[in-house]
Amino acid sequence: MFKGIRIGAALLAAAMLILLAGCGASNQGATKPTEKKIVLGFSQIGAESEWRTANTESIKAAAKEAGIELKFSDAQQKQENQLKAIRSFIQQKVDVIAFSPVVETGWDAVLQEAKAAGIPVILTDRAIKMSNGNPEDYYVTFMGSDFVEEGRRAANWLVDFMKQDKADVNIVELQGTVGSAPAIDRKNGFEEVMKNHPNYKIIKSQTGDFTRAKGKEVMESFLKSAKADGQKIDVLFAHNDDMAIGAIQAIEEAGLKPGKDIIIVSIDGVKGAFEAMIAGKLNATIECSPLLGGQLMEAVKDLTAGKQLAKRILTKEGVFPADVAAKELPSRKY
Ligand code: GZL
Repeated sequence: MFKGIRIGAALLAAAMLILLAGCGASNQGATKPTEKKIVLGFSQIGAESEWRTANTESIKAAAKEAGIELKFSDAQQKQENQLKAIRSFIQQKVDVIAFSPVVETGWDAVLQEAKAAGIPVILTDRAIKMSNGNPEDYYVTFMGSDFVEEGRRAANWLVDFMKQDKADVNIVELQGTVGSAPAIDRKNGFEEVMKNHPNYKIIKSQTGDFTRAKGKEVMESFLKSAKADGQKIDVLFAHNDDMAIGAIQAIEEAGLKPGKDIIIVSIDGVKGAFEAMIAGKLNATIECSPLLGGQLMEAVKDLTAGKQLAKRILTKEGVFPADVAAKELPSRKY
């Protein structure tokens, strides 16, 4: 009997050892529980310009590279679609919400809902204004360009290029989307410089909504009304390259030489602008980089790791006159 107990105890001990080893093995063999992927909800304005499509490509590629699950929504340039998308991200309890606001205002309620849900918000590309409260209390960081500076750079380049400090210089302006930060700020920056050059006059100004089609349509109307008024158009200032490229078609169809009869300066620095400068049809583009994807994903990772983010992350940009276009084009990334 005693011997039997000994054998039983030995068998029990052996079983225990196997079980423990098994557990150990299962711990060793089992993969670590997969880390939960960060989920980012991104509301994009649309696909209105070369700039925007490059911005989207940058964000999608960077999310893939960073291993971040991207829920992406294209609002087709409608604020109501952005509001719907952001509310859907809140319902899905994403980890972070980011968006490029199509216009500056109308975000108070949805940002308050995101804050109440405890979901941090990152602004990319464009800033916002709030009717109640300080916007900085509702987003963690705003990353994007200084549009006022872009407007100043366009005006300073033009004054330097024209070398006209006496004769009138008649300017027509194609504005971006009405109510959008880039349209408001680029206009303000351009006019701030032109205050010191009273012979430079903006004789016509209208939105082309950042698209080629609308830019062409509005430029056609500028040319017709200037002819009717007996006015000469000396310069086109376009808030983005796409509208400038559309306007170039209208200028050619009117029998004029873009880049010569009408000097053209625009903003973004997309490949289409470099090609137009090489063709002698555009005189300068002011860079506004859409390549925000890497910065955004870095900010999302830092945020979810509990790091503090700077309230403002500024993108660095340059000015590209036509005479450097052929050299620069091969290295352009958007
Ligand atoms: C600027 C961006 C603007 C571009 C346009 O950061 O918001 O919107 O200048 C784009 O090309 O449509």
